[in-house]
Amino acid sequence: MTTLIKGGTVVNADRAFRADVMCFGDKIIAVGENLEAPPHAIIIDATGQYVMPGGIDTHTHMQLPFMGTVTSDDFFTGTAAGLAGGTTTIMDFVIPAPQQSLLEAYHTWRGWAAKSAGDYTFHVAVTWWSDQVHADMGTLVRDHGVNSFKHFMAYKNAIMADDETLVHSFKRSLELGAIPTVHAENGELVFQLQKDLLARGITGAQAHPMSRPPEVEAEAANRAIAIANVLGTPVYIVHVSCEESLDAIARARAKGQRVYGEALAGHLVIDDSVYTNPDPAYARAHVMSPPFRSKHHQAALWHGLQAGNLHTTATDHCTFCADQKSMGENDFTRIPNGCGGVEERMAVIWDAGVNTGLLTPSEFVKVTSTNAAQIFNMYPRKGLIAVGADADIVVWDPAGTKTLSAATQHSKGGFNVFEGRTVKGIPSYTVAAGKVVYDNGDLRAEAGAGRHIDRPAFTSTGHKEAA
Ligand code: URQ
Ligand code: ZN
Ligand code: ZN
Repeated sequence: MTTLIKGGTVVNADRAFRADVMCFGDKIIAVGENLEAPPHAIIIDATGQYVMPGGIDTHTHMQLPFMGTVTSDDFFTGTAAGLAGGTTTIMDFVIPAPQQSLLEAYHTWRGWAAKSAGDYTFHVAVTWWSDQVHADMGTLVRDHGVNSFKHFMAYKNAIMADDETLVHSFKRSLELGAIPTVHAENGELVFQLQKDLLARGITGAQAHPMSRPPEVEAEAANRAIAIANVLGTPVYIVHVSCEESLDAIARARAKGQRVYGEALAGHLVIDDSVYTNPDPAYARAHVMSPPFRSKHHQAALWHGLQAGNLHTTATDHCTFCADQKSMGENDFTRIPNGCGGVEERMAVIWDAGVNTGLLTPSEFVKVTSTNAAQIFNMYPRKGLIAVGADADIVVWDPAGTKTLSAATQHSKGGFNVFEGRTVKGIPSYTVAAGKVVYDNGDLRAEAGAGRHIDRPAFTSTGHKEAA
């Protein structure tokens, strides 16, 4: 099948230029002016619109068993929601239970993800350490296209990786040419602060941010950066939410250390007033970790994106419906952590970033797609509009508007942290693997159409050497 996107302005991370884009099968086959469509081609009129690489969300949790329940979106509904928002690839997480084989967990998640409507790939969490974990990491890199290993420095008595595990795993990642990533919060401090708050009878969702102040995140960010520095590994810090963590990244990068940071769309535009909302269910709906922060942290995160100290944007899409969140109505530590956003990410960042002049359209492409592709070694297959790249494309209508709401979202979470926000700049079409999967409100997601994306290990030359 041939699809021709005519009349638009192509926006890549390096430049924007007038060009038509021709796709055949799942690849882009031509980029240039006045391309002629062959018979029976699908024609998309992109006049006055931008033609950008499909979004890559570096951080989602579809169908995640967590805190005694399972997230509301599975791999079909979650990836379908992403396609409706212009995101054509998600990076999800295999999270083995402590003592569980990493390989066994990986195959379980691969089974769950087979129903995906869009492309997907996995970071694999290292939640414990043994010779078998050491071996499994090698198998995952060599045989399964894994080049990133996640470490939760929070969630004590669950999936928290202690320093011994961090050191072993970072060292192993370096041997394998994989990048370690971290959820940076000091789990011991969180655990103690949670106990203190409960002992004082503070049990509602307003206690959640009190148990995870910015300093708790910054300590872990500094520690992960220091461990990476001593061992000589790069490190990627997920959901950087506060100025203090950002400063740790900026300091390290200023000294030449290879540290990357990820910002969440939610942390960029939502502040901590949500936790003191008079409706306890509303406050619970916003419980995620790290928590939403006070406004000055948002300004810092935007400056981090502008300065190149934050590189990707994501959502940490991890949705739980009201009943699930109410598991913690009498004890905030039992509220399943997580919020949605996979459908809204790109429009929220365009509206808050490009429309305000904080980001150019090319910088928007960098932080919503290209940087992720390059950091995790999917580039140039993903993350740009060019001949030979995957035909993952979002046609972006800068004049289009939409009011974001749970009433119209495709996610199954039943709540929208961006509820009521009217954005200007929205997808009009999404093309995934060469198929038009979203057309002006008409979502044509197909279960199983998504593909697993192998990500080669990095070698000393920075990319996989020729075989
Ligand atoms: O910590 C994470 O990234 C997962 C478990 C989602 N939950 C959250 O609150 N961020
Ligand atoms: Zn996390
Ligand atoms: Zn997460």
